[in-house]
Amino acid sequence: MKRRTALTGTAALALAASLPLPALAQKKIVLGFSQIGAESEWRTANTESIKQAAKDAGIELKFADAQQKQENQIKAIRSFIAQKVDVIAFSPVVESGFETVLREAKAAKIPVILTDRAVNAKDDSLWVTFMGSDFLEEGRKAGRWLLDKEKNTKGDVNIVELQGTVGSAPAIDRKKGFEEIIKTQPRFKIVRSQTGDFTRAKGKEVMQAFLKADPKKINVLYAHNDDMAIGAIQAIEEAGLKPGKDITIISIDGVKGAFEAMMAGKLNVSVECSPLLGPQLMKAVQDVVAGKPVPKRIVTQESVFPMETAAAEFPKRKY
Ligand code: GZL
Repeated sequence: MKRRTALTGTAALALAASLPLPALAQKKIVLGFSQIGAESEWRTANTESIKQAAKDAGIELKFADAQQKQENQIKAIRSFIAQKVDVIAFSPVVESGFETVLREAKAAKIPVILTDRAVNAKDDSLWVTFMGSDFLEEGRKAGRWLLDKEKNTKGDVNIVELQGTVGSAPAIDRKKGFEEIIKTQPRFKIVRSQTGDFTRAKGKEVMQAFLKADPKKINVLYAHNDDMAIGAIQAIEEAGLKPGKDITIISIDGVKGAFEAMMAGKLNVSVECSPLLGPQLMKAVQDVVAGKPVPKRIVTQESVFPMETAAAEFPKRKY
């Protein structure tokens, strides 16, 4: 036994000596990533993309799931600092409240990458780059689709809105972008608006309350993500109404569940918001570690998928 170990030891040394220096000297990059949680199909796909891309890039990933709690994200970032990781990346569950911990990362000379969602800190030296969608534009796309759909109709269009997580960048900006477009035609009115926290369960619960409480006919549901729309579709059907027909439904993300609902005629349109940020993130991590310049803002390119295109698009979808 001893002899074999010695041989292995000698063989290992000989092999190591024969490797080119960079292979020996190149330490594995360690990335600490704080993920929001697993609240939606989008988030699950985003996590899968990050884990797979880290594996493909040979980057050691320390992954922490915050279960949608900001304090857990702050704890995870502090732990990454203590572990002296090479880079920290995270998707901030809400826009505010991260400045202190970002300053701690800066003091520890650990670069930070924002993915998916932004923070509203004034000092943008606290992060190297922010990569993710333009949520304002996603809201505008939803509004433009609705105005186009109703261009030949007259009379009031009563809209109920399922907002994303309170205080999160997507919820704030998807609301803002949608309102910017519909305010050009006063007959389009948001008659009720409440958070469904980006989940199916909460989306169903709030839609049930909208349907019970609102004497005014609901013409349109605008949901900030597909998961809340899918929950609301269940509530609409249980109320004896036809989703996609009696109530026009507009949502955002473009996850598989949305394509299935559109092919069943229950969802009218989904504005794409790609979760497949993994490869872009790992490239940015490698560039940051190598001291290469990285753009301050990397915007994901996205489309709009009306139900008429769902069947043709579905086989091509990657999430
Ligand atoms: C958007 C992302 C949002 C998705 C939701 O980039 O932050 O969070 O739209 C997810 O589905 O929960």
